[in-house]
Amino acid sequence: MIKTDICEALGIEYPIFQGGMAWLANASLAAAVSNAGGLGIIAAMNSNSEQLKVEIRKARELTDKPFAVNIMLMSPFAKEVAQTVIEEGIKVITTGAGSPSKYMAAWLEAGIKVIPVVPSTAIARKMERDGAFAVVAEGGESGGHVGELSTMALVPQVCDAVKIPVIAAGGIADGRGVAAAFSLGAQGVQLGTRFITAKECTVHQNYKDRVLNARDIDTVLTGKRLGHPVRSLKNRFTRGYLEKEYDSSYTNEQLEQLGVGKLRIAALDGDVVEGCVIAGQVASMIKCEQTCAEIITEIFAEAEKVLKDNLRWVK
Ligand code: TUI
Repeated sequence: MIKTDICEALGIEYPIFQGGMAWLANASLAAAVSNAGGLGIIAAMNSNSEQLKVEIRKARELTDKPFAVNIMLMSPFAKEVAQTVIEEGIKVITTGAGSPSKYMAAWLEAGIKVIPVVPSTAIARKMERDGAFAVVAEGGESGGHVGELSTMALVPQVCDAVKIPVIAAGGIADGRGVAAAFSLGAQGVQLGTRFITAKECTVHQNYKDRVLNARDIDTVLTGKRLGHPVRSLKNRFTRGYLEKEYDSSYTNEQLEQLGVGKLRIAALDGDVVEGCVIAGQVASMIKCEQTCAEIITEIFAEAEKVLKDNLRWVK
């Protein structure tokens, strides 16, 4: 059995979080992960307060286990959903795509454990000073909006930089990745891509099929010119975007517009040609649809075996 200190503190059986993926991490997925003993996370993404409340209440119908809400700080509704989570009695929040500093005092006052996703040691240290319970150190292998560093380089540096627990994310899809994360000093892991093909993930089947059929070199970064690179699976959308990104006659505003609504059409309508099919570099490691319970028990059984087998090298 693998247990770390965060398990007891968060009331979870396995030290695994499900990433707060926009349009994918809804009540169905989050509740299934929590019921399987991990920390399910509802993505507030660009939802407004009312939409988020509906999702939180659905999750409460589906599970009596703890779950979290991820607040995407670039959302135009970030301020109002920051208040909604307090009113709804959410106990754990993760944040992404920015610094949550201005909301921290109110969340801590409400007794919420805040776990920001960080791409660097400086931001990790700031979050610790602001009262974060833990940080998720997310490497650039992840899908979606990514930082500069890879997981292998980022996680040990964040572990050295802060005293609070570190959860590793980016490039982890199985028990080998979990064992590696522990070896780097992490106390837990966050996986996104592996949960896309979960049976309880309600994303369009075309999206799941793109993940199931992905090759190792099938992801690409778009939006570097805008300062917020996003990793997704290569398709007509990414090819068109990249052509324009390297064409100086397109303004940054025009580029921003190109991305609007593209994740929604991929996830909800199944348009995996013109839509943005966000997934991490581990997509090609995922070969079948499984329930969240199967995913989590398989990963931790493998992690335990890998960690024990590694002792054979210790003479
Ligand atoms: O946030 C993510 N992944 C995401 S957000 C997203 S929606 C989006 N779409 C287009 C452009 C931008 C966002 C899709 N995928 N992961 C967590 C994450 N957080 N990655 C990087 C960061 C981050 C970046 C800067 C966290 C803090 C930060 O702080 C900067 C500051 O303001 O101090």
